[in-house]
Amino acid sequence: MDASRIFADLGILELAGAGDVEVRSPISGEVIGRVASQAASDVDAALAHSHAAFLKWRDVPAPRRGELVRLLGERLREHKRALGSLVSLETGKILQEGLGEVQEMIDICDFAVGLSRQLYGLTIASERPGHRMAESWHPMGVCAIISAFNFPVAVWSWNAALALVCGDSVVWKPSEKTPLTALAVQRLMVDALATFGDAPEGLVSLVIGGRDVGAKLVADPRTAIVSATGSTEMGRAVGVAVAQRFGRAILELGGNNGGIVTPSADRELALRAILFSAVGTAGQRCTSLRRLFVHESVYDDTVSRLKQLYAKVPIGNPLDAGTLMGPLIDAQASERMQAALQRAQAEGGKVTGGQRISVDGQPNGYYVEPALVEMPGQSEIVLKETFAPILYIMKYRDFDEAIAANNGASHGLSSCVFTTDLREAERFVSASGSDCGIANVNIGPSGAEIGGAFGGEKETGGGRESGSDAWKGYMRRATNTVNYSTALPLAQGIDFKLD
Ligand code: UN1
Repeated sequence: MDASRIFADLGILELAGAGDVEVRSPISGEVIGRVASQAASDVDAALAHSHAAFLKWRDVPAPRRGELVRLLGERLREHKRALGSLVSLETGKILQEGLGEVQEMIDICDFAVGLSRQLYGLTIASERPGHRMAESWHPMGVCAIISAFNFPVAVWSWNAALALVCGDSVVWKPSEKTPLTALAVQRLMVDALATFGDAPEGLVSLVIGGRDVGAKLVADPRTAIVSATGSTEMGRAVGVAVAQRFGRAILELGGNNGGIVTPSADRELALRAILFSAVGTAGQRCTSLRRLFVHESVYDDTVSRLKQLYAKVPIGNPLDAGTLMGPLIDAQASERMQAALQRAQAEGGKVTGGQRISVDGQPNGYYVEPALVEMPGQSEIVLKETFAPILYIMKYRDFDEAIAANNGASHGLSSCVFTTDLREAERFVSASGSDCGIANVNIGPSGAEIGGAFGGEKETGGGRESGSDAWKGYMRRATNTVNYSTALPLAQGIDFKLD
């Protein structure tokens, strides 16, 4: 696929040619573009503009704000193929998933447009006569979005589409590994802004750079909301920095997602779901399936069938139709995978697959076989998130033990159970079931729809993005009590008057 044709389609041909940051495609390791990074002083200017834009944008009626997001959605529909291909080229995910990522952006735009007419508050019964109590939701300020390489544009859209209809301005720092897709989306956004007509200047901006740029965004008190996606280590630093100044942080960090295969499971369905969740995106989703607990009565059969399926996974150029698994993002990801497999072996694991393989003779493309690792239990390496296609498989005897094992990880993003037993299914999603932000029955842990709130507990960070009422995270709440009587009764019946 010709990168410059995609750049031309997306209107970034002239932006992707010069600068200090080299962008390599994981498909071949070749440089596909160069972009310019920004200094901390540029971030300062972006924040100043963004804050000034917020002060105007907050007074634009929300349904009108929704119109901007509608225009963005239109452009995404129009350029879905080109943008999806660029996602593939820049991240190495297969084209189907690249297109799926853009579809996710379109879907959240549609959701946010509807939401722009539904930013409801409650009215609350006042205990005082002649008083009305209500909740209003107001725009918050600048929303900084820090996104990761693996969903280089969808994660921005879950945040930006909501933030914009909620009346916030947006500053985006994409991963340094994937700035081209960010430039392309920003270009589509600039076009939407031009058609919209009277949006304040600086409403939606992009800053490209490394840790210093991120640190400046996070520490600056003009950033009202920091929505950060990435590792738990990154989230810990961001969370503390934002808390220190009492800002708001929406953290979407790692996952070490579990799945349970029970004796009554529809095995065909479970195997397909496991394959997609563990192997899809080369195991580089925060929702990827990493730990599988299989009942001892179906263990041998499940494992041998998984081995057969794993051996058949077409690994190769992610742009070729038929490929189901592309490369890892870079050499470091491949080294981490190999180190984890060695560690797993040292901890008693039996590894099948996991070898680095050559595709099209590309020495700088990091293609690997997906790995299945039969483990005696949840050892240290099993409880560590490795961002790679490694699935640890363990045996369980009773269902409570399997739930406890699922909840034994320090992360709490996603989880699933495969069962046709109603009691097990309900138990898994109950208060004493999975402790994750996402708990599924008879589907894998990955591939969530945008309509639900996305995020998880514990070391996943607790943030929620995307659907349901996640929009509340992008607004401030005011409780308003209006006295329309001529008396002044005090709450709690307090008597406070001069004689
Ligand atoms: C991520 O990996 O950071 O649920 C997000 C899913 C996708 C999003 C994953 N909709 O797998």
